[in-house]
Amino acid sequence: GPRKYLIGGNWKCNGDWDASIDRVTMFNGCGDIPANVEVVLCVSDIYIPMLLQSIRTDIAVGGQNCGVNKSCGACTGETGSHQLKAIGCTWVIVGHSERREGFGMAGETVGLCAEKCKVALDNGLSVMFAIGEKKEERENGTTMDVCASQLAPLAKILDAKDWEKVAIAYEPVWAIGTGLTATPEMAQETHKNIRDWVSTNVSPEIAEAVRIQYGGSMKGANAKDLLAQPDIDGGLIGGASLKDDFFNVINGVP
Ligand code: 3PY
Repeated sequence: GPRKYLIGGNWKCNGDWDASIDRVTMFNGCGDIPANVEVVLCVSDIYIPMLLQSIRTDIAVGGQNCGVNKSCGACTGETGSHQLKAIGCTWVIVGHSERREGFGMAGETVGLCAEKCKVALDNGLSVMFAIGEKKEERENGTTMDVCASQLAPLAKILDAKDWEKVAIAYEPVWAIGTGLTATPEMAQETHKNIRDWVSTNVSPEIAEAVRIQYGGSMKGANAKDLLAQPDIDGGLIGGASLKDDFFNVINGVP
């Protein structure tokens, strides 16, 4: 495609220190990364320094979340995007559906996700901004309304320059951690609709340039067909990023 592929790994909260070291060793021993692919691993904050010191230099390291304040001292339990940036991270995921849901606590609103994204960009990070519909919303035919409602507050506060450092991660919630994957045709249709939305509501130039990743049970076995679609510019990978199957995804790019 016209855009450089972006493959993100999202380890979530899986595994301990030793398992994380083992994964780094494993990935360091995997083969070359194709020149048309950018790779980033997003791990728990506690493992970030270890990865930054020991993972191969062609894999960037990012956070899975960050605080909403530009530079906050009095924010117990948060990691600020300024802190991620200062330690050497280049990326952060914002708005993953698990955070929007809130694990039984108040989840992150569309406005909060947009604000976090803006602050992280202002602090010098690139952002994988996750959006996507739930099962009943797809069944209701409101997939694009949901995606638009998640993108609209972002479009409102970002300027053209900001968009250069944003990737949109389209992750249908019903495909996350369920083993269900959107078919390549279903994913392509929504990716195209998202790109059209950006064209209309931001600009045609930004729509052409912005990378839209697919997420939701993407793995080696299905990556090739998904990545062959014209509007799928990469992936955000959960479970498969814990294993060497991550490299099957990376090598699945056209
Ligand atoms: C998944 O693949 O399940 C994800 O949530 C990736 O972020």
